[in-house]
Amino acid sequence: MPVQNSEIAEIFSQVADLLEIGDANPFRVRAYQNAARTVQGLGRDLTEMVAGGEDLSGLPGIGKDLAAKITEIVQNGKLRMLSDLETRLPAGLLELLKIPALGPKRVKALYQRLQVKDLNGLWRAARAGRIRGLEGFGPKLEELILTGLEHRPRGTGRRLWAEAEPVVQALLKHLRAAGIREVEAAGSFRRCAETVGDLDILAAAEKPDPVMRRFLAYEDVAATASRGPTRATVRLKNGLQVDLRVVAPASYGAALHYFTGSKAHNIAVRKLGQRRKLKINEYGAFRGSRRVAGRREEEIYRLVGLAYIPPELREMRGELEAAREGRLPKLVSARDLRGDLHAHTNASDGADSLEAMVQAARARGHEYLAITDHSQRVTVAHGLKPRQLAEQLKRIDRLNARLRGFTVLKGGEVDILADGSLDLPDALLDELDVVVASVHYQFRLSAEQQTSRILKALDNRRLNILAHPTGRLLGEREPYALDLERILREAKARGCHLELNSHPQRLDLDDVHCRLAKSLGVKIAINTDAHSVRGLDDLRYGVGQARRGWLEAGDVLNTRPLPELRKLLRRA
Ligand code: DGT
Ligand code: CA
Ligand code: CA
Ligand code: ZN
Repeated sequence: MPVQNSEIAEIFSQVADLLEIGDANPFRVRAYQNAARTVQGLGRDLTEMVAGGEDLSGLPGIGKDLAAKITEIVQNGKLRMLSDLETRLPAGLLELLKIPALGPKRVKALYQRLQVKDLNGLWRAARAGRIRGLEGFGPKLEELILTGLEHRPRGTGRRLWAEAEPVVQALLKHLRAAGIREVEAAGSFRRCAETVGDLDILAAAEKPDPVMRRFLAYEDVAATASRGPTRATVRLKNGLQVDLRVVAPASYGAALHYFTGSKAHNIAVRKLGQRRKLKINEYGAFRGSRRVAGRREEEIYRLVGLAYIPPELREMRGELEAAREGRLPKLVSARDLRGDLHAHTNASDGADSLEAMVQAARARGHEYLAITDHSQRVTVAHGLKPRQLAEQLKRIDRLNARLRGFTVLKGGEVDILADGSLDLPDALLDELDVVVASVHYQFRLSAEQQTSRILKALDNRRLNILAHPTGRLLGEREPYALDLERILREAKARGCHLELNSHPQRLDLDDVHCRLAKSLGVKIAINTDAHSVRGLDDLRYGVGQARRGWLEAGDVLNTRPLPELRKLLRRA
């Protein structure tokens, strides 16, 4: 394959970008930019010129060195220098460069100032509101980046529930705007699973055809994989697959049950039906050929002798037995939460001021908010030195003196150091209402070492909440090795609590561990770890996960009114 001039130009401009990000001499950067332009605008084919043995160094802006590089590209189809540059910088930076709004200058700023190395990091920084403050960015660009990322083509892998949420909302809005009233997202999305494989949209209509047409006409549909009279599968522009199913209104409840899953739960419910001589499928429950239920989902459960099981519990983790014996939990809901016990301000790596965070928490109906900026060890997050924290505490006192019906809790997110000690002096920790502690480095210890490190931290009676206890980042970082059951037991013995961090990429503790905590009597704090005003809205992701973990209001620390909370934050 002869190499096109445009390919050579592209390679030079990538070199220029990477040199710029890597802080190379600006003259060198410009030389490659100029070379890219010369090659792009050249009237003649460089492959032919090289084959004809012509001297390229006579071309404008092309010296001997660049001429040799052109020859190398023509002969090898690639440039060694580019691959060298690529291995020296994080691979994800190249992905960032492909975003139209991000040239090398901006990528460099993101990399150097915010340690953003890839698309995930960019998404996190944008969500946390940390991008707007960078020189040359601003809130509009931050918003643009965020929506751009939400719609970006991402292949076919699973994605975070929180990434699917705006996609679902927009699609449902599109369908509802056409007068389709009964339409919902079922599947893993409805079960609030932490990631979803594809979306399963269910609609009820006497005539399916208009619904099908409206669905296929959705502007974000990139390709239709299959379609029939009542079902279709499409791929959206962002790569997400969506299944649509249209059923008659008389079947809507049964179909909702069927398509909500999980599959194992469905099959078990169907078996219970068989024992009662009932046939249960997505069209309804049938005795012989007579439909005895189907309009509403509740009817299906009633027919097989079960209480209604909320979607989040339908994972075959004992929900059928609990429903039969009247032991289903009364799941916690967002309304039960009275406040948030983990939030950052611009004193450390947050985007918004103390006052703005407090104002926003009030506006969300909270009664209290703990300000928990990072401690000194976390230098990339501008962790607070003891003196700076002491100043913040004074500011909080002054703020509280002015507030009515709301309390700012004095807190800190204190690093657990390698030896298990805490990153602030005890005397200062004694001043705090709530001490959140977390592991931010040394993830690779053995389970035994990591467990004793954390237990040592829990030994400090000032520690109240162990934050994001396993350190996992969905799709990016596995949990560190840890004996979590042991941690939970010891936390219980010491009067400590564990966090369910609501950040959609963390959701840490996960559902299974939340349930374990509940069974061991450890209270869970559903916290946002907000790094901006907007981050305070992440609570709903934590609530979804908590519900999957069978948590009730009583299992959750921050459902407590303040006086009761204060008691739970006092250790013996
Ligand atoms: P995902 O998409 O991987 O996140 O997980 P789901 O649960 O959304 O799975 P999906 O999209 O394959 O199917 C949606 C629901 O449809 C599933 O939760 C249960 C139901 N379903 C799918 N296939 C079967 C099946 O073969 N038998 C039964 N009983 N139900 C099924
Ligand atoms: Ca699905
Ligand atoms: Ca599906
Ligand atoms: Zn935090």
